Amino acid sequence: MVNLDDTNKEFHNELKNISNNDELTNLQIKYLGRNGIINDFLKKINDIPTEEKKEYGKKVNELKNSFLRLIEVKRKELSEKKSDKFFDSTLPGKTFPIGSLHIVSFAIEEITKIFEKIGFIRVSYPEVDWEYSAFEALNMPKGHPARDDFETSYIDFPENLKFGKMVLTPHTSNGQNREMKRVGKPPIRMINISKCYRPNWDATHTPMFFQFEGLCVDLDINITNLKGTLDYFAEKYFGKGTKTRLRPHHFQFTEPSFEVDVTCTVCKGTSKVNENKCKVCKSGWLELGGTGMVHPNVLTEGGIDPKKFSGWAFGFGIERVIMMKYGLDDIRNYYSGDIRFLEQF
Ligand code: FA5
Repeated sequence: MVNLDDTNKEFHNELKNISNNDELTNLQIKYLGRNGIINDFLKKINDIPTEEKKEYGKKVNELKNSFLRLIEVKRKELSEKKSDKFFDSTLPGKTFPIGSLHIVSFAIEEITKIFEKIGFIRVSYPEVDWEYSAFEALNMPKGHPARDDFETSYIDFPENLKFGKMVLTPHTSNGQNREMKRVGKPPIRMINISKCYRPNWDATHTPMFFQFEGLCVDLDINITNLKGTLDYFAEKYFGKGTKTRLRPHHFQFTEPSFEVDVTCTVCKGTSKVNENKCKVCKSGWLELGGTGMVHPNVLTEGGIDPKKFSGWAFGFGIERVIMMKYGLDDIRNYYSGDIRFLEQF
């Protein structure tokens, strides 16, 4: 008898969860089919003591009739539910938003491909690194005033006797010494793309930003090679006809050093000084970033003989090249998480 009560409970539980006709038919077969649970109970009647047989048979039949009734009620319920709903098969299907690469990730892929085509190898060095890689190895010993330009954040971490403190790298130039040591002997053709940190916040500066750093070291490398590579990049990334120019500058780790400008992507370099024709550039040129011939001290620190080998390096901001390419006016939008801005690209 206990079995019958348990079966009744189980049936009710299962019936509660039925949501369509197929499931209901399966339930009916399970309990009321030829090899179903109710028939199993009936087959067991021979094992029941004679004086209990009548009572047992009655209970099994009541259970069977109750199951039949409940199944019929459920079937009706399901068919009514179905007919409530009007299904218009001519309506267009639901579309789900399709994700795409973030504007910065997309630029990183584009830039990587441009440099890989001319034999540069993409690397990514730590964004949290020793003071040594970020400064000392770049001809900026402890206390050198040139370090101030990089407004560096220091990590609260035990100082290393040789490598100094840990910093959030303010530039990707920390990859120069690491790459020289990784490769060992030139030729080196590196494109290092990584996150950098400086405490700035305005339309052209964010506290976290990306730089891409080119480094080329080999026999007889000179400024002509540098200029040719910059022209190649400018044409490929900004479009045909884009030109570059070098302006004298100072970096502690390059000698000579330059700032690179490219012809304005909006007026195509047609604006003249004081003419005020183009709102984006004003004089036909836009500043791209820093570059120069690798300083002999930097080569030596990387284990490369500066009397035999020479090289050049550059470091540009990813957010900045995107800004120039699309004529945008505030790089903080890239990181605002506003999908209306991001889905335009
Ligand atoms: C440097 O960081 C040098 N390491 C570049 C270099 C490498 C020179 C190799 C010579 C040889 P600079 O501080 O100018 O240089 O930064 C380079 C570029 O990084 C800037 O032109 C700018 O586009 C970008 N940048 C710098 N700070 C920020 C910031 N807070 N937010 C967004 N972009 C920034």
